[in-house]
Amino acid sequence: MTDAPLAALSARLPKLRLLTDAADLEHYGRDWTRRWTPAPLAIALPAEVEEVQAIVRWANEHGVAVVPSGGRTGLSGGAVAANGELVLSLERMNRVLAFDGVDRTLAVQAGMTLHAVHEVAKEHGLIYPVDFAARGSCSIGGNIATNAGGIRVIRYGNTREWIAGLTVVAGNGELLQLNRGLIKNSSGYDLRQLMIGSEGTLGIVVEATLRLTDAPPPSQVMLLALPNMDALMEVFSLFRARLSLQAFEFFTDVALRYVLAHGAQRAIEGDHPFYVVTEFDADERSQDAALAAFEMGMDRGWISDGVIAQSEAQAAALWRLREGITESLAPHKPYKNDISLRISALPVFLHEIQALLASEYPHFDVVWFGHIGDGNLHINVLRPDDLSDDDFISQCEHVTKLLAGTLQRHGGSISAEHGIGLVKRAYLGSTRSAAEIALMRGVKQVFDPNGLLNPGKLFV
Ligand code: 2HG
Ligand code: ZN
Repeated sequence: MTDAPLAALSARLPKLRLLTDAADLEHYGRDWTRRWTPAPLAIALPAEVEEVQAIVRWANEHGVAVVPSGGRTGLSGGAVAANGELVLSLERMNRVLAFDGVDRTLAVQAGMTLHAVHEVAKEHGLIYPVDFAARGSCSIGGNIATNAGGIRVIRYGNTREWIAGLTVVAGNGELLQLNRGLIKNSSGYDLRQLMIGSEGTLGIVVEATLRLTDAPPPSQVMLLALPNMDALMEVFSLFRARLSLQAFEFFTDVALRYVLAHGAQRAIEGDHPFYVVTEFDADERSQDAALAAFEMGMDRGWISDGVIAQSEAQAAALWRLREGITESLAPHKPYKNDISLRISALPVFLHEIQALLASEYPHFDVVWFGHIGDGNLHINVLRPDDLSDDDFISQCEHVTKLLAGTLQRHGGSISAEHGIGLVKRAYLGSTRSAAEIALMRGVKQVFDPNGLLNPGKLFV
């Protein structure tokens, strides 16, 4: 090892696993955005909290930036290392620390995957309710860093709701125990909540105490075909008023085309511009209520067709139509927007944005889908074969600027659940005021005085 700071790190922590092979730098230096060329200094894979602290202290002594790294399934470049940073992967810190049946909490190390958390909760007869398609690869630390949302927010809220305590290594290497699992703790600033969604810019989450809850009652999954965009919010109001919803997701015919080409199975025949996958509690009363809501939707012209899953396998097949979209689009290197609005602002906003996208992207495939029941829309724009990556991205950036202006007028957010990272930092000002951003910078300065934790992310 020739690099002097790295040699100093190895000398200080002889047991620390450090990777410097080109293939490892490439693998750990990128996330799912695939936009930046990875160029980290090295990859550190600590196995203990003390090692993380020592790495952060070393980083301060040598002025080396640190990129905290989980499953790197992020879509905003939050875990990208393209400037000689040390990637600090929490991958080996993936153990369960403690389950407490009285508190109904599960303490885990930050590198556990979301899927593994689900499995452990299930073994204890409970659930950790945050869920989304990347569950098999994303880490709980990364979920916390972005305040991840997903497909059950409508029932359970975002990651923020489920974090009872955090152990965090701050920018100076100090260890912070934040909230210690308390339900009530009215003792000043809630630093735990400040860490959630801070994208690794304030501290490195090394352990988390997660709240668990009862499994929901048995549910039913329904796929609906809708004749137009206005029907989307009408059907949402109709179903929300009559059923206890666990999920309400939408996608368009363009999304369907890609997901079918990727192996999902068609469940409704014919051409329909919009689709909804919804899941709701299924007791005897709600069976009738679901049927009544469906019939009312048909009568009013808001629903054109629908199927209800008759088995778990069918429910999974319907969900695949929605959850398989990101993967089916990935080979086309989509440009992604992840925006949110108040639900009440959606009907007007959707029309404005439809007109904007149709005029700005007349020849591109634009795929809409997302958590419409939370006011969260994913827009994926696909690069045509004859356009270079750079030209494609600069056209999309131009449209994002317009989109950000429209969002600002409607009081929306440029990032609903994926985070700001590198991808959206230029647009932070459309969602947060100058005064807010100045305060955020001030907070960063307090936790990370030398600016070494995930620099360049969140702020330009
Ligand atoms: C989802 O809802 C994820 O499936 C990914 O947030 C969204 O790929 C996307 O744009
Ligand atoms: Zn999503």
